[in-house]
Amino acid sequence: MSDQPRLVVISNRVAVPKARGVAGAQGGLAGALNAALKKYTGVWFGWSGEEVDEHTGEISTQTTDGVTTATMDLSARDIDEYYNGYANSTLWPLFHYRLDLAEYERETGKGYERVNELFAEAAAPLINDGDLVWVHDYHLIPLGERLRARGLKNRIGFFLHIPWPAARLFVSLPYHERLVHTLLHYDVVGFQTAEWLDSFLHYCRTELGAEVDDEAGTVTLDGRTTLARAYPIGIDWDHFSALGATAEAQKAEKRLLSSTRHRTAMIGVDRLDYSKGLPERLDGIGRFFDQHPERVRDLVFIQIAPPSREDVDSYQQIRAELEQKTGQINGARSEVDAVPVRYVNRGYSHGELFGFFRAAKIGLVTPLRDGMNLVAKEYIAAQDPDDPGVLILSRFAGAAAQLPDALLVNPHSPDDLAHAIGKALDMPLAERKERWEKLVVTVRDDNVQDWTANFLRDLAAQV
Ligand code: ADQ
Repeated sequence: MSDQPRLVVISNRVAVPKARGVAGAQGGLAGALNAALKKYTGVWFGWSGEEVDEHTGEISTQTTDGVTTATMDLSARDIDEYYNGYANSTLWPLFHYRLDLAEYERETGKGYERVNELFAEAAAPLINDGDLVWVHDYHLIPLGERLRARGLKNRIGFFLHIPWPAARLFVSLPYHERLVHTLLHYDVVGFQTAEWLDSFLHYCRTELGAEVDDEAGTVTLDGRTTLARAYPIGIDWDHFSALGATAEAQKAEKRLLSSTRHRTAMIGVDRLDYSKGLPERLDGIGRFFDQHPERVRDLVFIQIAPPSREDVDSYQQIRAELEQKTGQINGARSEVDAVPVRYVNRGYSHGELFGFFRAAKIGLVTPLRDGMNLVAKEYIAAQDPDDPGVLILSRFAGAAAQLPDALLVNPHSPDDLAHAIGKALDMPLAERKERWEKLVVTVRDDNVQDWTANFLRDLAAQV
């Protein structure tokens, strides 16, 4: 549409087109933005993922499939302090309620601010008057304020893909006020759920003394007003649901079915991350087998978890813990012809995942905390309407607020998980259908295109 403003998207990484389709290493944000950008003209800017001796400020651009990307390289020090340090060892654990893992280092905080300034310096020349600017996620919270400092008058919005912690937790962050002050330089700030939004508004009111208008959803401080709203992200329904007709998905489904034969396959697909509750999931499965040893032959659990952020210590630890727990369950419960847990450390294409999801009659999505969780939605989208599987979903995933007809569980409780697994295994077809038919309406109708349109409509309307 020609009267549409141009869109400049800025996120830590961009999904370089040649890597598209292999979503494993990229996670939810990249897939969502790829879908969003196809509808708009503009550019997507971020770090190339490359490490160089010295940051040069050089930008490389390419256009594929109608999406123009612009990337810059970062130095080893920048990556260490900004990405592995402040973003992934301070903000990520804190925002996922893991105070025990959050590191508060002055140097990495400074590196975070320095790299945000580098992003502003590189992105500003890409932005024309009248462009909408959409900044993504916890890596780039101060970027809007840095762009404003360069005189940018554009409408600039920010979307947080992860939870916003309760005020009580958030205040443990040194200089928390400074971080939120920078956030209030955006015209629109979006969260995944009403819960994260409420935590943010509560913080602004009680800690900053900002004027909060709950009805209008605005926060006013120092004469500036920011619209703060919940915009639950969805999947690219048209693209994902069409994968079912592909040979790749059908082959993957058959492959899984033939390898599990008369056993029910239960599946988990996650980036290897401590927020995803993977050891706790295995504890729940172990508890189920302890309580029902006779059902070991009925069930096989497949966990697909490609490693991520391997330079961060806590990620190496979670990997070791998972290998140990898998070994324990399999050691105690395997037969010569039946291994209860298959743990796969790699990514698959979305087509293959579709096939695996469809073949698995139980989907286990049990994060301890998650902004939304798109795997839950993909699992629902992949089900056979005549014989749908059962989604077991953590009440602490943002998706739980939208998907109350899943079996909601407390992922910290092995008994709760074990109970849900038993209930899913025994659920009659009529109940499975009834639940799935309600779930699929939300997944289909609240999709990523709606998410983009809703956010950009509000951003364009803010003057
Ligand atoms: P993530 O933490 O990456 O995203 P999620 O929303 O579940 O989590 O998205 C993961 C995506 O990666 C899905 O599209 C999934 O199919 C894909 N993926 C995961 N494991 C894979 C594998 N083994 N092989 C191939 N693909 C795999 C962050 C937030 C979430 C939020 C999203 C989007 O942490 O809470 O939902 O951004 O906002």
